[in-house]
Amino acid sequence: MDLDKRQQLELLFFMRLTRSLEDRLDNLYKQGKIVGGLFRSLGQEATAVGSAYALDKHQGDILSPLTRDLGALLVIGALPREVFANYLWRATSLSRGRDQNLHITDLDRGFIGTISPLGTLIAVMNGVLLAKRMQNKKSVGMVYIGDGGTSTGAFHEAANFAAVQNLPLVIVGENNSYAYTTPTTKQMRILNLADRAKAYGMPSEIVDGNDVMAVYRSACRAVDRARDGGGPTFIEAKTFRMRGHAAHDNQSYVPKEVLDQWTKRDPITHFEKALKEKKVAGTADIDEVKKRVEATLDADLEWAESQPSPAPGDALGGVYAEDKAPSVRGVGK
Ligand SMILES: Cc1ncc(C[n+]2csc(CCOP(=O)(O)OP(=O)(O)O)c2C)c(N)n1
Repeated sequence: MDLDKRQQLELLFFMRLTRSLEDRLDNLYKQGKIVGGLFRSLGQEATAVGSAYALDKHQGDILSPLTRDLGALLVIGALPREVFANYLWRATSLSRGRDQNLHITDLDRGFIGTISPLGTLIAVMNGVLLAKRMQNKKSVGMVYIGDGGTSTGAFHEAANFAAVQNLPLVIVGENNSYAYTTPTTKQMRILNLADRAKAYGMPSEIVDGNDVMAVYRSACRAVDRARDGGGPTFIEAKTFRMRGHAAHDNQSYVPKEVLDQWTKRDPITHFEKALKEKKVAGTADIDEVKKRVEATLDADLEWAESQPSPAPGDALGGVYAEDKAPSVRGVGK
């Protein structure tokens, strides 16, 4: 569970990559190059990155992100260029220009894109894990769910099923205090999402979602338990959504003092300070990470913008299973 300097800097790299990638998406949105919704995970990068980092790709582990989990997708192996291309509706994106946001899937690399009806992706992951069990694989699945999503019927059914079947599942519950404009206090009578796990007989942990190392350690415990046959775990990460639900939402309903408080707990600032205080890394190491992030994103955005839009005649392809959709794997680096 201990991480060396290289690994800790990798955690920082992925958190910074997430934030800068989203900054660039934000600019593209303002330039009118991205249409539709733009959802950010600002302030929640540690939850997504720290949890996914506990997975083992070599054992066939798999995750499914929600709206605020770009960082988890990048950790498991999605490339920034694939994220740009999907947002820009390019023909060579993983969704072939048919979908947007984090709706990108590559089972070989261990990710199933976001599934929009809240709660349902847990049932999908249950199916994946049942299949892996039948194949005698020891893979662990990780799914993400917001506080609002834990109030859906789909969530309760799937969480109960995962517990009854003792599936190797880790559910990361992101308590970021709001579901769209609704504060958590107005959609549940309990203080902690983790309390819900008791109803399914599922172990749970509550963790500071803005502390990447704490999230990582908690996820490691859950992943180990799952792989050892101990069944699912629910991790509640306490964090905060630092922007509105999406780019159109100015978050005017969130008190400024609350935002100020959480700004002081920014996960990237917090981690860089800790790296320096514990003498794991110095300013030069951190600057090198920042440079690498920007160089990666410069190259990847240039690639994505140079990609063609889908041909109109391609719209019906890939609708039925018999269509041999062209593989775009390998178009990346
Ligand atoms: C079953 C269902 N109901 C409503 C929606 C519309 N919707 C999309 S995101 C969202 C808010 C989700 O809040 P939360 O689960 O707390 O996640 P967060 O956006 O805060 O990360 C809603 C209501 C949906 N996608 N699915």
